[in-house]
Amino acid sequence: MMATLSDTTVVLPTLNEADNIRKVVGSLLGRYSKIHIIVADDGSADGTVQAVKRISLKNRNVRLLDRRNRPVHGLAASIMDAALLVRTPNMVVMDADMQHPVGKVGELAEKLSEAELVIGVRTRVRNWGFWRRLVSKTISFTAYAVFKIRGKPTSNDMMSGFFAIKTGLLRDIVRKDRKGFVERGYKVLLDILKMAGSRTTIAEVNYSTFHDRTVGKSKLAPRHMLYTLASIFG
Ligand SMILES: Nc1nc2c(ncn2[C@@H]2O[C@H](COP(=O)(O)OP(=O)(O)OP(=O)(O)O)[C@@H](O)[C@H]2O)c(=O)[nH]1
Ligand SMILES: [Mg+2]
Repeated sequence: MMATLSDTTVVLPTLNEADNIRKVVGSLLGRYSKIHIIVADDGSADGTVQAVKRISLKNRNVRLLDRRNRPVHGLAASIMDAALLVRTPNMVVMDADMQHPVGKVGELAEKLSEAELVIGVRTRVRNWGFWRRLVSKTISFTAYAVFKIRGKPTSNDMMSGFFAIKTGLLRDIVRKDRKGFVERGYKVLLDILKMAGSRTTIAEVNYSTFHDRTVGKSKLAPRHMLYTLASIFG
């Protein structure tokens, strides 16, 4: 039987994802009938917000976190704020641009019965060019080494943006160590690994379907590299 995931909230951070948001939300609801969704939007001007509002009128499990007027915008900040609104014991963080497989959400969420943090690990990345691959590998290795040396938890995909976590764990970290997050950064998993205690239990789920976004624009900019370094070394 397919999981309904009534105990799970998916957090989708968005910035101008009008071309993707209906698809990803529809796909999640189609597969997991009782799943909860929070779209954490940072001021999209392309109709993303309107699309989410329309869906949430029909389905009360879908909510919009409108961060348009917040002083600090950022992927990590959005996920932190959304975590404080989650009402289910489990949550999953994933991109809204269809790069992360909706079909693996159930497996990630269900593994939270064995571990407090379940990380989606990309075993293969399709159609990334040589340089993006090299930079990504170098940074991942650096993060892994730095965390090992510091006695922090590690993962086979330190840079993953696709993970499930016990809501209480993330909420505790956010409440206690908000300043420890690089709020504008992209690598909230690094911040979590850094602040989660060394006894935190971690599991992983492999997937091989990570591919470049097909629609909508990437928001990745050179400054995000600096934020990532801040998450690794800070
Ligand atoms: N709330 C919020 N969401 C963001 C922000 N920047 C990016 N996002 C969303 O975070 C997710 C990941 O951003 P992407 O631009 O796809 O970054 P990426 O996946 O590393 O880059 P690509 O491979 O080029 O897609 C997407 O759902 C974006 O819409 C932000 O500042 N605030
Ligand atoms: Mg993307």
